[in-house]
Amino acid sequence: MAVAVAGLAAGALLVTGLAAEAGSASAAGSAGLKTLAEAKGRYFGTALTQSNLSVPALTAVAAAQFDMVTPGNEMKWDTTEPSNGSYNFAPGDQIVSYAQSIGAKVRGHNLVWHSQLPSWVSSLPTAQVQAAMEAHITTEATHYKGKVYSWDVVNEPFNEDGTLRQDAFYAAMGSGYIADALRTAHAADPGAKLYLNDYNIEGENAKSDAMYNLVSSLKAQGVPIDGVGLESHFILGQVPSTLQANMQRFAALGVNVAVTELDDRIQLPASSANLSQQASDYAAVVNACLTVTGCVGVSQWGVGDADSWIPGTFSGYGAATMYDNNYQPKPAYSAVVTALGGSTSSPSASASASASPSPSASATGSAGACKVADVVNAWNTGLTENITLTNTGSTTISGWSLGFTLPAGQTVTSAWNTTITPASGTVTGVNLSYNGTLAPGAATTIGFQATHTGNAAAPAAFTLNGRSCTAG
Ligand code: 9MR
Repeated sequence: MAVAVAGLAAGALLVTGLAAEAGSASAAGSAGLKTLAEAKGRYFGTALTQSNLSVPALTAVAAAQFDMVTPGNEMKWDTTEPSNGSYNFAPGDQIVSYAQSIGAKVRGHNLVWHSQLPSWVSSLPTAQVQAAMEAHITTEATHYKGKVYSWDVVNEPFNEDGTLRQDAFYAAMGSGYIADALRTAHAADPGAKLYLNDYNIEGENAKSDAMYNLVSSLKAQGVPIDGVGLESHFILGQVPSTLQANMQRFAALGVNVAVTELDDRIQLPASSANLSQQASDYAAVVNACLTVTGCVGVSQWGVGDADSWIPGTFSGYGAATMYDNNYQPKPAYSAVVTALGGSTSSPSASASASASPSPSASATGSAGACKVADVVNAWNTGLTENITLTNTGSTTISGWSLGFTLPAGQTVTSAWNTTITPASGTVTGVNLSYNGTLAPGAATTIGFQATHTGNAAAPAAFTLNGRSCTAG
């Protein structure tokens, strides 16, 4: 999995553009995906790994956009019980704490899976596997009791032909291991929604038929099962036409469905036509979920393209998420906003423009319009920021003031090509004598140095002469 680990390491270069603008939509007085989804009775989530948490441009997006977090790896068996009876919940706890800090819930992922399973489990004598599985489920689900919205109790149990995988659990217990796992999880945390999660079960096919039959049988036996997770690792243009009907048939069994790991991979380099198709694909998924009453929410697998597992697994493919490598929203983001009932002014518009369509939110193409590209270079206690302003309007700007709010703890100590006042909070940068005139299309770069106390994020939004700027 390709993870951008930048964080606050000395010299870490964060090319943020207006990533934080997309990320901090609420700070700009408007809503992100989560607020729009909540208005529709759904959630919008993302996977997060520990290393993600030290990337300010990423967490700015996460905090503003998502109200559900799935730990990418931190609750899997190889992390939580690397040797028999020895548990490590610190990485998972860190994800839970972060989720709580941004007001998000947590999808626990996962309790029983053939993969990322430590070898001590698969090496156990068959007669000891059931006890080990039950102990693992009980200990982990008890540890996170009250802290997770749901558990993927059994992950990816099926082969593509709809037979059950012949893993250690199946070998020890036969198909009954699934009911046993669900019952054990329910006993440990009766409040958590219990899911079976798999890939290639999004459309109607042999594998989803098998999942359907399993859930139907579990319900008939009174086994605690609350939902089915459709991972939804799609290939561009290949969202199954039966997605909604498939969701509906599961819902008709009396379980919820969730899109748990959405991404949509593109053969690189991605063309603009590809990105448009991806926008349609994302919208189709969100629309299906909104149409099916039992669909509780959609989670993307990773915040941005830089965090996606796709390039590391599917050679030549990538660009699979709604945010590019610099956490700029892609056309898929706008399409999802629209599907959720928000509005956007352009594919590159920020979330602040998207969810709060005020006249000033989209300045592109009009007099006084601007775009801002922001490059942050952060170290443990300080940062420099170089900001390029471009006049994207049709008339010359004569004299400008750039408004923005510094994240808490940042204090400007010096500035170049501008004067910035005050030194912290909501500040204004004013042109100097030599850079106040910007003809249409002209750009100027200004910058500043600041100290910080842990938050090196870029400002959430910029205004130029009172008008919102777009990213660019
Ligand atoms: O995103 C996860 C990646 O970091 C791991 O290397 C990989 C190992 O299997 O698992 C990834 O997440 C998977 C998820 O847990 C289950 N469905 C498929 C996901 C992508 O592989």
